Amino acid sequence: MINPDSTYHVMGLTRYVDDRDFPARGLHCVVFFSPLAKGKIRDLDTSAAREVPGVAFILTAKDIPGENQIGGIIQDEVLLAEDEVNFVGMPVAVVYAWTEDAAREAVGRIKINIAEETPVLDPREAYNRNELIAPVRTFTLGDAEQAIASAAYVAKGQAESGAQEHFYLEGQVTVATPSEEGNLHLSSGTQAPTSVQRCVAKVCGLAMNRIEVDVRRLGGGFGGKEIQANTWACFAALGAQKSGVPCRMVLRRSDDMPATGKRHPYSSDFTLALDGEGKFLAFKVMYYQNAGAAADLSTCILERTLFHATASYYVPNVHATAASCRTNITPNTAFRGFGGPQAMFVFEAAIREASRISGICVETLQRKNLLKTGDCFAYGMAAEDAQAQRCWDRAYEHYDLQKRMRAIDDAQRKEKKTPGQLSRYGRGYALMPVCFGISFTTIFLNQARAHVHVYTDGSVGVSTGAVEMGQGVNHKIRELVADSLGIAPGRVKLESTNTTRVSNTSPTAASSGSDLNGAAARMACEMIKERLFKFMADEYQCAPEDFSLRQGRLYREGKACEVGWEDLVIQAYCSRVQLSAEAHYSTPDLHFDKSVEKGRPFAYHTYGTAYFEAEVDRLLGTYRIENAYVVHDLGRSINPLIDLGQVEGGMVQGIGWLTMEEMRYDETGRPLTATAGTYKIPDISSAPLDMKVQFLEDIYNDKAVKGSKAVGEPPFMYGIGAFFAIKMAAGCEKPSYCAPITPERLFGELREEV
Ligand code: MTE
Ligand code: QUE
Ligand code: MOS
Repeated sequence: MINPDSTYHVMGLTRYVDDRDFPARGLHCVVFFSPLAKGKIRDLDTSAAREVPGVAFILTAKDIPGENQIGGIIQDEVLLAEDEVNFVGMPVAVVYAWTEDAAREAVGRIKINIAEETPVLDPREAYNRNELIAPVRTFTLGDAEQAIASAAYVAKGQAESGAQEHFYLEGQVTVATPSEEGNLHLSSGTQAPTSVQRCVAKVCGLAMNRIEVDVRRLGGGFGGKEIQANTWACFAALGAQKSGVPCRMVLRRSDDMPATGKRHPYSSDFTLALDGEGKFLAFKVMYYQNAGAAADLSTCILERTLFHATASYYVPNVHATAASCRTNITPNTAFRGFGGPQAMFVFEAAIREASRISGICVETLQRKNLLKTGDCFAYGMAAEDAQAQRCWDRAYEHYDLQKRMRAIDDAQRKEKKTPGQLSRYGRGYALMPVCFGISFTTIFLNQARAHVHVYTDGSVGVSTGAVEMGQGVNHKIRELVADSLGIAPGRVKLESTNTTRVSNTSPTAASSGSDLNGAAARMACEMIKERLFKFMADEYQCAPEDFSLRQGRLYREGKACEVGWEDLVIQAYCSRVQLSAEAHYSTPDLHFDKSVEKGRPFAYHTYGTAYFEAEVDRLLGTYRIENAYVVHDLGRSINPLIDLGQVEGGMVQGIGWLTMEEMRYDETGRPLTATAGTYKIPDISSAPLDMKVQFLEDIYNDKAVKGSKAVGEPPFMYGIGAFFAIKMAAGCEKPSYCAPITPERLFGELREEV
């Protein structure tokens, strides 16, 4: 079950794009970025830069042979600035030199003169100026206004969540190599090879069949290399196209952080109405998404925010509106959860506010309103086989939560009796249920292809559209293929992801990489097996259905035949049986009608519950996440060890987003925390001291490959629980739902109370 990749990672033997030897006769690109957030370019002077020894050439917008346009969904983003700049870090020119040092030196000598304008940084301000990426969208269910009017309690408030840097270990990278007839080969660090192919083709003015994109693996993506890998791939490709020599584009951390997009910050207004017993009656919400200076994937991300507006709960009346607001920061982009976490944070804040005004305890509100099978979401789909309540109840039982929470409650109650006598250390807890829809909500993306080759020695090569970025998709597919052919996983090799082998790939995203590509790979295996069994049926004069393959042997009606896998393969080959197959999988029964905002956008949902305990030092505002206990529904896991890594890693990344990771800009739009020294990500010492994860073991999910469920994104949202556990531990009376709750912010909130 062990993923062999881990061994190579730990030994430092895994090779990434920039680990390969780069030829001396190759060009290194370094980008010159806009130093200002908004303004008209008066003059760009590259003359001094051109004089730097080793510089080959410098490209600006007018040198682009194809179109200067890289917008994915909306055509609103130029590759290189033309006459205006829209954010600090916007690419303006690219220097190509024979050494990286020379290129960097030259970039330092480029002079730009910009007529500076006042940037807009706040999404609400952008909204008020009608600076919208697309028209606002609204999802409705029932009649929220009427339900609010008749409610026993109405909780209102505002919630803020911040940006998040992906902090993948490997920076954005592409090496472009000219091949015959002016064609290009790209080794790229992208989650979306076809997107790179399409974008490079457009910018270089070439047909897509002249661009080959190859992806071996990524040192992490987390959504940050879905569409934003395109920019850097284009720079490498343009250089290779112009010079005819290989071209290397690697972003070092200090360029990657300020120049690439982050998770979208949101500012939201909510109203949650309840009846006297704490049943949710209505939820009304307005989301202001800070999109940055161009659309990128913002509209899709905003759509997922709407899908997850009511998180893990059933609310019969919903009115959710969302605006994607254009501001003068880097275009924000996909990040694990894809707008879902932002929605769930708002809803959990609303529950805390409802508890505060009604006096009904938070966990009662949560448990009472958890989704049940058959409950309808605002987007018209019903929860099928909902596991929300089971995960919740199992967490109580398995981790003895009642007792744990009572101990903390008792301690807090004692403190409240003696006001002004709060002790220095306070403890708190929070439960966080998660329900996440699996599928690309852009329906056409829910497709994948796989190529399986069986070689004459019985070994197997597999190509799919999935990109390995540390999440273990290659190993999962290897296990699925091995299981299908009845051979050892060691006999199966996963090839690189290459647009000439598998075309028109969807990004490896939306947690559906192994669902989609794993299903396609299995279908290809079934096709080969069918041919092998038919061939053997002719030999043995029996029915193809009589055969099966297990443990490297052929079985006939449950009994092992003399024929081993290798014999079978070579015999079939000599009889001219086709030993390769290509299969196409598309998720069935997905549809969505945007004119009414209703449909069935997801194949299924995954569920889970996390419980957190935190301790706060009320003098310093520092805290520690002590315990994180999870019950997670994974269906029948393909590889529990990989999935455990995904749950733990996702959860810690989520804790980072809501606690310590803070992206700040000054009033001119310059990022203040875009370096590894000023932006704090969680490390081993900030992970929960005790982390326990239990999987529901008896779920068979018939909507995905071999009964499994997708794992990549959902655990991220558990991190929201850490925020509320810290807030409870701090014991501030004044409500504030502002993330991240950095020690600095918590210090301030604690002081305000005094
Ligand atoms: N895990 C690692 N180690 N590295 C990553 O970049 N990306 C996450 C998640 N887990 C990521 C990861 C994101 S954002 C997604 S959408 C899924 O993996 C994508 O992979 P999958 O669809 O194969 O699960
Ligand atoms: C979840 C996702 C993605 C998504 C929809 C989801 C995602 C993604 C896209 C997307 C949409 C349109 C495009 C495109 C990509 O949609 O990651 O190239 O044209 O990239 O619900 O994670
Ligand atoms: Mo993940 S944000 O869908 O790459």
